[in-house]
Formats: sequence, structure tokens, C-alpha cells
Amino acid sequence: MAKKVVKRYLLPADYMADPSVHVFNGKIYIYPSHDWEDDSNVEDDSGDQYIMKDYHVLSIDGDPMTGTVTDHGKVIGLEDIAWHGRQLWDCDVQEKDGKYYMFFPMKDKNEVFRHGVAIADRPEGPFIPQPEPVHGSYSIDMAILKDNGEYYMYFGGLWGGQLQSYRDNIGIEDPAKNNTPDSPNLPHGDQPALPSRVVKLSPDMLQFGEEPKPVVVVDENGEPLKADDPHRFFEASWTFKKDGKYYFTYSTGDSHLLCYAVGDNVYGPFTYKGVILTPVVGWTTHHAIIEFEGKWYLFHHDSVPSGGKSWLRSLKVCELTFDENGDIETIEGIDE
Ligand code: FUB
Repeated sequence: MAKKVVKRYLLPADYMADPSVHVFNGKIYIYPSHDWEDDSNVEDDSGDQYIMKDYHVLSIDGDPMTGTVTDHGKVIGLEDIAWHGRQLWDCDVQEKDGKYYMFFPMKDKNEVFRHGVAIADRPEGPFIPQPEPVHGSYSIDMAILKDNGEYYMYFGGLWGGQLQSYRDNIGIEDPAKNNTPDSPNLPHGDQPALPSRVVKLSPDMLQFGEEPKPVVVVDENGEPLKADDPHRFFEASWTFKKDGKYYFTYSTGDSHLLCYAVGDNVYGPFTYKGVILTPVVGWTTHHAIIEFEGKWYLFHHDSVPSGGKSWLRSLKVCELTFDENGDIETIEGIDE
């Protein structure tokens, strides 16, 4: 049974989505993508409606439910990135040795998503991009977990996120093609669902430090979730640690849920546990989960303020609670 909780819209003045959130120097920083509306908004299965030309950084003074939210402004734009095509989708930032590394997906000039890295001296930027994309990078929606001094990137997204065009980290067709539910490269029925990926980053944070590995979500019998399971992975990976367990969380895309699975190490496998958030207004649902001053928070987005336009999303936050077994208490996505 999903429970209704108090939620707060964080930035009524602008449309932003896909929050990645971290606590740096005792303060909450949000790294969202930036929704746009103009004549080129075309809603389709490959995500052409998500235009996105730049990134802003937000921060919150103190309690996320009440603290003042600051928009630090534009910290990087398409025009700053030498290899740019279009669409700066969900990014994430991590700190190492006093530098802040932003990892972002962007389509190159051939319409293929690759990963860029940009570096700043402060969490609020500005971020200076590297001249080339990460070697061997593909697909979208990165989230970086720091664990025991190493940094791991979780990434991947189906359809417009192009994950179905890769097997064992090799492109099996032009990733710019077949970004729809009809793709011949998608599994069907009781075939295993396509997994997200995880990769350890190189010590200089600028490349993959190994071959990306599949993030397998299994059921209570240890069987991988099936392609037709409404709880299977689609996009929006986010992993956090609590009480020694690794919580791999994600969006199910076309079934519009945020779900989670729990494992014993960064690579999984992760055992499916349940729903974090039931469907919101808008097609996409995407989130980050952090602990701050002893409480846990879910940051996410919906399309209520734009009247349901799926490409104009607004950032929200609410408290997240766990039961005595460490299971997440499901939150209702619709507030009214
Ligand atoms: O914002 C563009 C895309 O929509 C993201 O990469 C997905 O996670 C979905 O929110």
C-alpha cells in the first residue's frame, strides 16, 4: 500500500528534471537536466521532446523540505563541448581529491549517445569539459557511487537511451536507429530483461577503468527479471548504501515506476524488493536518494506544474522511510 507524504517543489521558476543529488562539504547539491520548450519539441518514443541544451547546479541551505534553494546558474552548455551534437540528459557529479567531476551523456554529431567528463574546482562549477568523450562509452543516465575509495558508474537506458543497440559493450547496429519499443534488439516475453551497466572508473576519473558489467536484477528465486515484467529496469539508475547493503534503484520506463533491488556488493546481483514511487503525472519518472542529517530523502520530478507536458518537468523532494527490515515504504506518486 503506497502512502501519501508531504512533497516540496524545489524550483517553481524553471523546468528541471532527472535530479542527481550529493552532500558536499555538509551541503546538498542538485545536478538536474534542464527542460526546454520551443518549436522543436516533438514527442516520440526516442525522446526527441527532451531537448536540453545546458546544465545548472542547485544547492539547498540546510533541510531539503524547508531550506532556501539557490540556482547557481548555467555551469556548462552544448556550445562548450567540442564533440557536441544535442541533448544533455541526466548527469551526475562526484568529488575526488578536491576536484568535482561531472559525467554527462550527450548525442555526438552522429546522433549516438556518448559520455563526457567536465571538471570544476567547486561543487557549483563552472565545469570545464574534456575535449573527447570517454572511450567505449555508450547510452545514458549515469550515477556515480563512491565506495571504499573507488568510484563506480551505473548507466544505461532503453529506447531513446540506445541501450538495446549494444551487447557485451559492442554496438550491434547503428545506435541512432530503432530507438522505439519495436526495436528488433529488445528481448520479449519471458526472455531476460536487458540490464543496466556498472563500471569502475579509472583513477584519474576520466575513463572507464574496466569493461562495463551487466547489473542483473533477480527475483526471490534468483532468476533474472523477465522482459515483460513491469518491474524490470528501463533507465535512471541510482545506487546507495545503507547498513552494509547496496540498494540499486531505477525507473521502469513504460510502466512508470521507481523500483529497487538489494545486493551485497557494487556489482550485484540485486534481488528485486519493491516499488519506491507509484506513477507520477508525466511519462518519465527519475530520482536520487540521499541521507542528510539522519533522515533519508527522495528527489524526483513530475509534470504537474506544466499541466502534464511530459517534456516540462519540475523537481520535487520528500522524506523516504524504511521499515525495521530495511525495506523502503512505497510512496504515492500522485498528490491530490
Ligand atoms: O531527461 C531525459 C531523459 O528522460 C532521461 O535521461 C531519462 O531518465 C528520462 O527522465
